[in-house]
Amino acid sequence: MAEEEGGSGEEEWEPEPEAVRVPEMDYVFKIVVVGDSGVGKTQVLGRFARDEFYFDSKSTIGVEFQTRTLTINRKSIKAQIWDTAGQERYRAVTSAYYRGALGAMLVYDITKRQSFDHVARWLEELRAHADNSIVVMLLGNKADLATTRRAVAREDAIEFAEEQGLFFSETSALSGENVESAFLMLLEEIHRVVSRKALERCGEDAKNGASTLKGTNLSVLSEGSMMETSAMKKGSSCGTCLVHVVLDTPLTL
Ligand SMILES: Nc1nc2c(ncn2[C@@H]2O[C@H](COP(=O)(O)OP(=O)(O)OP(=O)(O)O)[C@@H](O)[C@H]2O)c(=O)[nH]1
Ligand SMILES: [Mg+2]
Repeated sequence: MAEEEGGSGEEEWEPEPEAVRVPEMDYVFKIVVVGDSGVGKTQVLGRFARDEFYFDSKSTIGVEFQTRTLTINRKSIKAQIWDTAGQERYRAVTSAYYRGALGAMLVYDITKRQSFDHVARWLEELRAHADNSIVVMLLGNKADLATTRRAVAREDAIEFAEEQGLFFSETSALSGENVESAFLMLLEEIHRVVSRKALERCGEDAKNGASTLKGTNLSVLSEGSMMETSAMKKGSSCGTCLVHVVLDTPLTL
């Protein structure tokens, strides 16, 4: 089911335009991974995208992305996940990294208190550069070391996540524990958000007398970040779009 690919973002910053032209794809969701150096961002991503883990992983330099395609709520969704260096000196221009992102994994290491103390700073950066409807999940990684080396109480992280309106999970890239479920939860929430936005937009178009969306991209949050190809293919009218979205997600209107 999973389609995997990767790339170096050093010369290519934007979500690859090719991705949105794949005919069977319903959505492309860009997700960014942030957090201190060494917390396991690259390994968490490697576990999700390719089911791989490396003990001797090197610090990321610049920006890279990997993708995985999966089906959520009967929609084919390509998760395009961007990984950058936690080390300041290797970090790339931040606004370009965050542009078009619909979701973020904010990772800390449960064995390193400092990495949790820095989470607030990472969140500020996200809020400064990303779209304000970005869905953020806090990940306490290295949960396999919880019994011997835990330095951040689960309750502290839950409290912070609740205060800040974040999703939360403890993961282990090493064992794979919760990695899949965390990404699925994030992707499902993104799908809910974009479906709701599409619905609102349809409503606005209907109010403004627009009769059709034929030939237009339903780029809901920002250009390149989401594309409803099925709606394009069918040349759907707003009415169709409404039906499509309502059937697709349990929204309260
Ligand atoms: N025990 C354990 N080690 C992990 C886990 N995830 C990552 N590591 C190890 O932690 C180290 C750092 O992992 P990376 O994924 O490279 O960390 P990063 O956050 O990408 O670091 P930067 O690229 O420098 O920002 C590596 O030695 C990994 O093998 C985990 O879940 N459990
Ligand atoms: Mg890395």
